[in-house]
Amino acid sequence: SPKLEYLLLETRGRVGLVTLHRPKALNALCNGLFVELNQVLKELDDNKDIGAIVLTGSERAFAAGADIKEMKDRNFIENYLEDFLGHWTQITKIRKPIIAAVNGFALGGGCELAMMCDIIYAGDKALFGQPEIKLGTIPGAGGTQRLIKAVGKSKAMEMCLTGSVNLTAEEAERAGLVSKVLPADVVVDEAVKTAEKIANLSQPVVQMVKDAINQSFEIPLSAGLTFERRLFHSTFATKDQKEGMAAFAEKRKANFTHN
Ligand code: CO8
Repeated sequence: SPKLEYLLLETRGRVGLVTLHRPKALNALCNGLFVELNQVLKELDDNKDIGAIVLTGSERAFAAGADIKEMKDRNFIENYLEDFLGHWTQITKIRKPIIAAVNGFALGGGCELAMMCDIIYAGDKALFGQPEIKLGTIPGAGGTQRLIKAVGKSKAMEMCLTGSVNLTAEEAERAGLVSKVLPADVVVDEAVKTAEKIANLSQPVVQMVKDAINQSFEIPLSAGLTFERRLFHSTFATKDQKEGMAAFAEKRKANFTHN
């Protein structure tokens, strides 16, 4: 890809590691950063040698939100006509699993970005919050929608209505927003380890799992269960299902070929 201004990109084995890198602004998510992020994630999604993605920031900030200075003078008509920040949702179209490795601030759009990922690992100093109301606006990328599913109504209301009740890493884990709390200096490595584990499982089956779980947010239970069962049926069309089950029966490790 062309030179990146706001991101660092490296690959570790079958894992793509994307680091938000706008240190002077605590990784505030300006338009340029998000355009790059969408491009890089799409490239990783299309790259057959990559099976999973880790998204991280710095030790001080995953991301301190949308760029307030960039948006402060915008008006309603512009926002509406241009569908301002509509492109943020492209992340949710990435088909490979994305693990967010969060250290420091995950505020506003930063918290929303983490919630668009599939798994969140938090460093012990991470802080999650939706301070938008203090700026005279509301969360615009899932803070009122995904957060409630992760932490329940009372906490989501308290966070979004006050803008100043943030969740520490431990509180976020207890509430179910994050799956693990780790020492800050190992959170990225642990996320990469988990991503590598996932990346070495059957790629098509991994994508089916992500697809099926995400459907649970969109459709009623009976339709979700049918969707899940059909995907389950279809795994039997893969070589990887044959290999996985044969390996179990033969008491050996499966060698998935992603087809
Ligand atoms: N936007 C722009 N610049 C920022 C942002 C931001 N969100 N956050 C921090 N910065 C900048 C600061 O302005 C400062 O720059 P400078 O050195 O030029 O003054 C630099 O980063 C360092 O920040 P601080 O000096 O403030 O650092 P502190 O350690 O004192 O404070 C905080 C850290 C508490 C994180 C503080 O920076 C802060 O409160 N930031 C704003 C947090 C916030 O309100 N986030 C929500 C933004 S709104 C939003 O995300 C809406 C999302 C809607 C998405 C809709 C999609 C459809």
